[in-house]
Parts: sequence; C-alpha cells; structure tokens
Amino acid sequence: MWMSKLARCALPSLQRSTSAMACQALRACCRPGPAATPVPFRMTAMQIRGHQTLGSASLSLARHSVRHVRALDEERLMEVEWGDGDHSLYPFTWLRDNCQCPLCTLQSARARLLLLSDLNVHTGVDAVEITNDNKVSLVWPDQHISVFDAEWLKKRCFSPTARQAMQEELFLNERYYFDSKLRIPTADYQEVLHDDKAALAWLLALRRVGIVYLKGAPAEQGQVARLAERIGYLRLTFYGHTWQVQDKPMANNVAYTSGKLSLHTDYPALHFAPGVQFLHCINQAVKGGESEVVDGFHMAEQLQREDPEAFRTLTSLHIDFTDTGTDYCDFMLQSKKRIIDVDSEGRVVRINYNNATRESVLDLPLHQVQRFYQALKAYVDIMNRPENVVTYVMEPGDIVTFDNWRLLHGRRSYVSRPDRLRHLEGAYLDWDEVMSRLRILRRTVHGDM
Ligand code: OGA
Ligand code: NM2
Ligand code: ZN
Ligand code: ZN
Repeated sequence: MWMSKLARCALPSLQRSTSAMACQALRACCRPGPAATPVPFRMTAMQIRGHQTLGSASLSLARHSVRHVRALDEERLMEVEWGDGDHSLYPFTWLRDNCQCPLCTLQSARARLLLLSDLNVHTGVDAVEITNDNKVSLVWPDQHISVFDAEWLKKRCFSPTARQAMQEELFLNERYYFDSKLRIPTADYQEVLHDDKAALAWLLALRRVGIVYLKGAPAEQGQVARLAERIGYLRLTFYGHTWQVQDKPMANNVAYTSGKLSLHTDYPALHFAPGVQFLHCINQAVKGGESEVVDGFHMAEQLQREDPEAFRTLTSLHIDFTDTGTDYCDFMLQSKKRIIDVDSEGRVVRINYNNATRESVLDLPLHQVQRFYQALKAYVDIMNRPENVVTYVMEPGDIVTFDNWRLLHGRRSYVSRPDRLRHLEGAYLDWDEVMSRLRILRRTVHGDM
C-alpha cells in the first residue's frame, strides 16, 4: 500500500537492499535534531516500521471540560481549571483582543475585525462564568460579551508545554537528521497525485527527513509542474517556471554543463531562496551523473561540535552571492547571506551555499578573510565525508523532492549518450505553500484540528 512504499524508505538505484535492512538503517541514522520538541505526530513509527498509518498519529481528540473559572483582577488574568485538574491562565487583554463574536471577528475570513485602536490594553472584566454548554463567557466593562469554546481556549493555553505543542503542530519543526545510511523515503508518483494519504505522507517525510523520492512518473516534461499543482503553485525565478538541466552551449549556469556540481543549495543569490526543489529525470547519462545529498543541518551540528569557532564564523559573517545572465528574462542578482543561518535562539534554520555563485566581492575586513575561508573549508570537509553523503542514481521517471533550505545536493560529472542528452527538469516551491497543503491534507485525512 501507499504507506508501506513510503515507509519502506526504499533505496533508489545504486544500492538496493531489503526493506527490513532499509528500515533498520533509517532507525540508525535518523534521529531528532537539536530543536526536537515533543511532537504530537508519531512519524518515527510511521517511517521506521511502515505499518503505522498517520491515522493513528493524529492529535488527541479528548474533549476538555471546564471545571471552574475565575477572574484574577489584580493580575488581569482569567484562570481556568480543567476537568483533569490542570490550570490555564489567559490575560484579559488577549481575551478581549480575540473575542470571537461577529462584531469582533469576520467569521467567513476567520480574521479579526476589532481594531487595535478600539482595544483597551488595561481592560478589566465585570464577570466570568461557565455556560450550560461548557463554554467560558466574559462580560466586559462596556457590557460587550465574549464566549470562548473550551477546546479553543485549551489549545491556546500560555504554558510553555502547551505553546511548544501548538508550535510543533503548526510548523513541524522537529527534523530527523540523516547521514549516508539513509534509505531515502520513497513513494509512488501517481499515488501522491491521486491519494490524499499518500500526499500527506510524502509532505510529512519531506518536512521531517528533508528528502523524498517519487517513482513512476512519465519520462517527459511537465511532471514537476503537475506535482507543484498538487500543492499550490510553483515558484517562478529567472530560470523560468520550470527549468531544463542539460549541457547547453554558452551555459548561463554551471548546472547547465556536464561538469561536476559540488554540494550546494540552489539560488543563494536570491535573498529569499526557494524552500523546496523538485528534480525529475527525463534522460540519464551513459557515464556519471550520480546524485549526492547531505543533511546541512546535521553537518552544521557536527561543525558546531568539532569546530565551534568555524561555526560562529559561518553563522555570523554575511557573504555575497551573485548571478548574472539571461534566461526567463535578463537578470543581475546580488545577495548577502550567512552560510549557516540561525534564528534568534541560535537554531540552524537555513543553509545558503553554492560555491559557483559565491561572489568574488568579499565584503569583509582584511583580518577576517582567512578566518572565513578556514571556516568554510571546515564545513565543506565535514559534508564531503563519505559517512555523511547519500548517493543515488536517478532513472528516467524518477523525481527527487527535497528541502532546499536544509539539504545540500550535488552531481558527478557525466557523459551523455551521443544521441540523447542527459536531461532533468526542475522546479522550485516555497515552504509556505508546501506547509499550507500539508496542513490541509492533515485536516482532510485526520479530521479537524
Ligand atoms: C542543479 C542541480 C543536479 C543534477 O541543476 O542545480 O543541482 O543532477 N542539478 O544535474
Ligand atoms: N538552476 C538549476 O544557485 C544556483 O545557481 C543553482 C539553478 C540553474 C535553476 C542552479
Ligand atoms: Zn466581540
Ligand atoms: Zn542544484
């Protein structure tokens, strides 16, 4: 069935193995990254064993009953005591701001009508009570009434644990780091197009693992666009809506030669690089052309451990990238990126690195130049270690889908058949659109969340 196919994590081409071995390998090499938080989805079981359907992985549907409510006027908080004895606190201001009544919320758009200019951020409360149907009702000093659903409130509890669970539900930021032992999760192209469960499993693995292989597409152009339409729409760039990776005369990009592409993320020359990439093999080479991927987040973690100084350098210095030429139209891009991009808490969120488009203009004071090269070299050396690189060979009809903010990918140099050029068709998407489809599929497959 669809699930076992994806969960089998079948090894594409090069090194095939039995599904049991493959799953063993995933267990061995995939582990939660540092941003790991308790997740409400049991992806691990799904990926590893292949029996687990995501149906049993849905969020707890237990109803929450309100046992008691009171207003803490001094602190300007409402306290809810739940049926199980748990307590939650909600600021008055937040409750007033999020009143769900038709005057304060446009139901059809699920959007706030209440203006901030009409919000008293020091508001008190006249009365709070539990309604007959187990909702929480508040009367404000101007006699406006807000009624809140118990489940709605419970999900929005301000406790650190509840906040973390909600953020994980919304963004699925927990990742399973991998190394060379990864057996790339694999699904059937047609199933992903036509079956919501298969599509959901695909996108969940794409988010968690970072790469999913789809087999069984027709070996003709147009398939990456179809796949993008399954999600929403593709990301247009200067290389076109979709683009043809082939050895071209007067190539406007090193990708359009038959040379080796060292491990890179695509398009660091754009300040907002594409989040997701699809590559569809239409014709493969006679010799060479093998694909390689590494987990850039996992490699960054290793760098931080082995060479903290190099990690600090790559997470702090802004490096220039450039891309000039003509394709969809003429372009002359310049960007400045940290090669290892971290959020305000120091967690790695994005890798930006393509050695081909790294600008010769190096906007650093002289004394930082050597430090930068050493740091970059240290990172690249780690990602080139055989134990970190996953190698595979694409066959006509195969599509690889991967996280371009996290993985670095490359290809070995190749020789095409004299009569048939090696040909991949590629397309980009952004994570917003992919996550949007993922959330909708989750709702369709598992019911409302
Ligand atoms: C690219 C690329 C991979 C390949 O076009 O950016 O990484 O196998 N291509 O040709
Ligand atoms: N292509 C494949 O950063 C890059 O230039 C990546 C992009 C040409 C669309 C290559
Ligand atoms: Zn209201
Ligand atoms: Zn590329």
